[in-house]
Amino acid sequence: MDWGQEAQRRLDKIATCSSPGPGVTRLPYTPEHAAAIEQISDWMCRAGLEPRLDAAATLVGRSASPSNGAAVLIGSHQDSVVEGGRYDGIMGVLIGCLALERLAAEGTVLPFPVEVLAFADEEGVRFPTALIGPRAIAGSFDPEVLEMCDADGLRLRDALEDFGGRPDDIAAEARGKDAARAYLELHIEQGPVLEQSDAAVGIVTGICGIERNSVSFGGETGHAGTVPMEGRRDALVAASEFIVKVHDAARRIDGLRATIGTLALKPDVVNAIARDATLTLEIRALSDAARLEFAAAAQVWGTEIAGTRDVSFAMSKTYEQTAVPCVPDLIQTLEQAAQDAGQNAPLLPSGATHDASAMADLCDISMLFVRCKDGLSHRPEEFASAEDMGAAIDVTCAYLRRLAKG
Ligand code: HGY
Ligand code: MN
Ligand code: MN
Ligand code: MN
Repeated sequence: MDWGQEAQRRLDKIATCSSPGPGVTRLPYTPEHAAAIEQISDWMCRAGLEPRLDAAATLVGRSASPSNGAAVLIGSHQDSVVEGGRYDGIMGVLIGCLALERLAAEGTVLPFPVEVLAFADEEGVRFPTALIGPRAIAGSFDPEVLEMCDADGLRLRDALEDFGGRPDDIAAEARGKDAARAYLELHIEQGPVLEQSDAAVGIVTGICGIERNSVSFGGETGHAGTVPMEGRRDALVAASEFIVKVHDAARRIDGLRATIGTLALKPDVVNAIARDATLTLEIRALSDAARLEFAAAAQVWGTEIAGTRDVSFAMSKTYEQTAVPCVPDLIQTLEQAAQDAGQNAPLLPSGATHDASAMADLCDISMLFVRCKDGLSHRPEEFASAEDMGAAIDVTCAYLRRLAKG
């Protein structure tokens, strides 16, 4: 079997579990998600796993291992962004299944239980929260998120229940601290580093931390034609100075990313001065200290700019995820597995967050990246080659064989 070609074939098939439009749109607890679960269940059965839907709508495929010792977990997410690619998330679930199918075909019996996990919602696109599945398993789930609503006003609790999840049983999904030996997540790199290094796969050293802040400037509106330029209290001009200041400062800090992804104005009309400008400032870094230091500096810059432009300024944190290191001995096991598979696997950090970010509360985590064409992701053009996915399957099999040796 050409396992890489088989991966490409199955990903092409599951990509049809999508709402109409360019690329893949598969949000959690939707008919597209239900259709995907049917195909993932088939992948799991072909890999000798017994699939079941847990209370958080994670599809859990567990091997019928003779031992009931600590399990090795392999997982990623089934959901996509809107008009996303056909690899982000779902490829990690599939490679886990294909690696186990291949080991079984070769007659390799692993001395520990293995689970493949297809988490419902990592992107946080439908509801203003994410990582419900891994947080349930890791025991860090916050039931308050069940009251959050999607754009149609449907509560997460109701969407999950209608889908077949059991919101009130999520807390019981928490695994004991000795239930899991290691978690491995395979994921398309979503960046250009492996392509630049001419490597099919890469080993992740750590996953960045994230914080999101709501930032607002408040000035005074007025007639665009009659208010003199001198003395205007224009919220958008102040916000613009802040945005450029933040962007230029972040460019000078290695490994830190600052992004203003949204901006809303009031009264937001062509012939009136902006009274209110509200934006979101997202800051990501492998070092939580560097991220917090940058956020504090941004507060100072905003206050200074507001002072010179005679407007008000406010900034408040709305979301935070701390940085998560991948564990040295699992990095070493992945390096040895890559060598076993004849692959040059550079080490690199992850600027994107992943389900592994939450699984780190349960057990040691490791991640293997697969080369991403032109570094494009969260777009229909996202692409990983069959050959590179074949290499990732080889490394995953070698990784499991090394864990089996103890
Ligand atoms: O935003 C992220 O990094 C993730 O892909 N949701
Ligand atoms: Mn994504
Ligand atoms: Mn992802
Ligand atoms: Mn992600």
